Amino acid sequence: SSADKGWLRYEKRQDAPCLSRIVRHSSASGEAVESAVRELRYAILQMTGDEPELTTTANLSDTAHRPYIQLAMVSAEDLPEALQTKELSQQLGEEGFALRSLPQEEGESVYIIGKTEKGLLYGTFHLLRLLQSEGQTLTQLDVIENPRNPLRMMNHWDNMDGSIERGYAGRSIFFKDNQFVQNDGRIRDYARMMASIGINGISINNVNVHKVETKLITSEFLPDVAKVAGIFRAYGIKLFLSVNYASPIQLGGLETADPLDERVGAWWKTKTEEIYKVIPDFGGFVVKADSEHRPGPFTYGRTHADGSNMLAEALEPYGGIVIWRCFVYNCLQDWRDRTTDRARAAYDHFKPLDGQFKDNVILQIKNGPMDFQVREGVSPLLGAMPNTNQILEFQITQEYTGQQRHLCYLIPQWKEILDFDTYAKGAKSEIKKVVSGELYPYSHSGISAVINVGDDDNWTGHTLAQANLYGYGRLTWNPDLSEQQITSEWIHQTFGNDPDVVEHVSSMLAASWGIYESYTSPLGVGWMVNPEHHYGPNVDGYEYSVWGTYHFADCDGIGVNRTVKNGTGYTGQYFPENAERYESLVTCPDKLLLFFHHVPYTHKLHSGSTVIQHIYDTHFAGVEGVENLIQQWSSLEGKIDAKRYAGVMARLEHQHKHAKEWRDIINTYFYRKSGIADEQNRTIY
Ligand code: BDP
Repeated sequence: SSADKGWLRYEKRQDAPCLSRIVRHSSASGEAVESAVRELRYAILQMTGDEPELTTTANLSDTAHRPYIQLAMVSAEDLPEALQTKELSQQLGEEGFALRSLPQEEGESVYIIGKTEKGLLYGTFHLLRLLQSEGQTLTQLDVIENPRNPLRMMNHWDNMDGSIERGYAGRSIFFKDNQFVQNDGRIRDYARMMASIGINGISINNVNVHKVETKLITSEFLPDVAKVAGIFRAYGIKLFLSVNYASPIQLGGLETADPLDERVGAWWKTKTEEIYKVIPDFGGFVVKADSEHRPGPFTYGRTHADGSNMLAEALEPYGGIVIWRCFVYNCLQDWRDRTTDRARAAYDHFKPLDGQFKDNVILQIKNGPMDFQVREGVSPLLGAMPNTNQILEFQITQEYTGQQRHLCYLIPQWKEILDFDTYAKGAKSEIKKVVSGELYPYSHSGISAVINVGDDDNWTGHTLAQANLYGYGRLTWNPDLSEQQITSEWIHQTFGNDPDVVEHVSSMLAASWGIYESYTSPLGVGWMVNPEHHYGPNVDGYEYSVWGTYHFADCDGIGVNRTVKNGTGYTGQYFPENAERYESLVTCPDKLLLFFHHVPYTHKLHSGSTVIQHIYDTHFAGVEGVENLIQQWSSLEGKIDAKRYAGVMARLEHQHKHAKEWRDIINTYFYRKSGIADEQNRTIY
């Protein structure tokens, strides 16, 4: 297809003798191996200009002295001795791979070794990544990797009419006019991109399952779903569907969806059998129930455990799983007494149910208790349920972080969250260990994210937003990768090795989250956006509505009192170390001050500034930060192809205009409310 190739460009970079031949060991077969070989051939052709020779070990004997790249299973008995080590077969997990170089008479050969087909696929992509990074040679290669997270998922919020809920990169790549699109090429390219970063599960439809999408699990659409699943399968990806909890009523003609009603359970069992008949490796169901007007077990006086276990039972015989979302709160509840804090909802609902869920249920928990704000506390539910599988949910699509018109690199934010110490089992109980299954013996766990792609040429609207997509996958594979490492990998593959490009794009990405935070809502308080579409400043947009997202600004002060002492009690949901840190004004970090406390505008921050002066300063600085982004990008004119250069520049200019709007509205609002002048006398309207 004509779409942008993202980070799979394989522009001329390195050459090595082994690139002239690909050898498939007789142990290595299957669809995913086919995909690996196809990718390798294509990439080598792109990189070297020459089509590599394709052969098998059986045909190798005469020419074995000439170097090659060989794909082989670790179990193969005739591997070179150096590769037949116990360690290797012990260290390789189901999805892991090893890359080894071995000297031949005429140069070095490279072996891609795996325990499974998927391992070989991931190993292939890793080798290609190395080939494109700077200064990497293929000699003395000795890499062994296993993914840290068992489930590495993407959630689409695509609707069948082609629209995407919170999508900022065009229309759906799967659906159009209530049908599946027929352009398989685009879906295949998408699967390649996902496999290259280790994604192994994708749900293709919106968690808000409307009338048409409810029918995805019927004979009307299952053949199409199976087609997509087939494309995914060749890339080691399992397909999941979001389902409508009320399906037994809407599709099955029952008058109830009560999980404890036998007819309901039976209906789901038959339905599940039907699905597995056409998609034998179907991943399972993603469910949003009893939240934001979605149906669920509450209607029948049942719990989330009753609701999810019933579905889990249907999936169990096939190894399928239920991903039950915890973004659950009563969206019609205004804040009338101090304890109806939306931030508390997930923990209040789910924590008491720990241990009541079946083994193939996983609770999917957003990184923060509110909703993907530029900054908010980490969800206290993460790590708080030792006996219930958990999966973390990030949002790659930038609903609240500039909607892919503003540059906002989220890797630093995600790293902060993954490195957050819950103290669930004492120090070093970081979120990354909870979701990887290291902290508690979960049978399923991992990381999931709302994806940011659409049918725009460049997949993500903003070309630089591809870095979030790429980085999410890499972090999910290995949460200990540094931000610098991820950034550098992405830039080298996407834009090449020019040192100016590497330097400026890295520094732009690194600064962008902080810049966005500076000119939008201050000190962790969040929101202040226009209702519904959530784009652009509107300080009181949600302030007097029922959605529970307030800042409580008046003429004296601002912030949400979530303390145990005299607030909503939310801080008490954390383990004591964090609870105490957030509870006290002395130890609460500045960045989250207004998320946890209501303070006067004259309150002194740890930084030495007052709250009001901080608001003014950061908002001026944020706009200057955008000016700096523009300056850096313009210095790269001519070093980046004209199309991508111009596309990004147009977005940065829009961001600049918009950052000024944010700055002026926020500063004016707080100047009027507080009556306190800017120490530096800058223009505030
Ligand atoms: C919010 C979105 C809404 C989603 C909801 C969810 O505004 O569109 O449906 O989250 O995660 O961020 O279910």
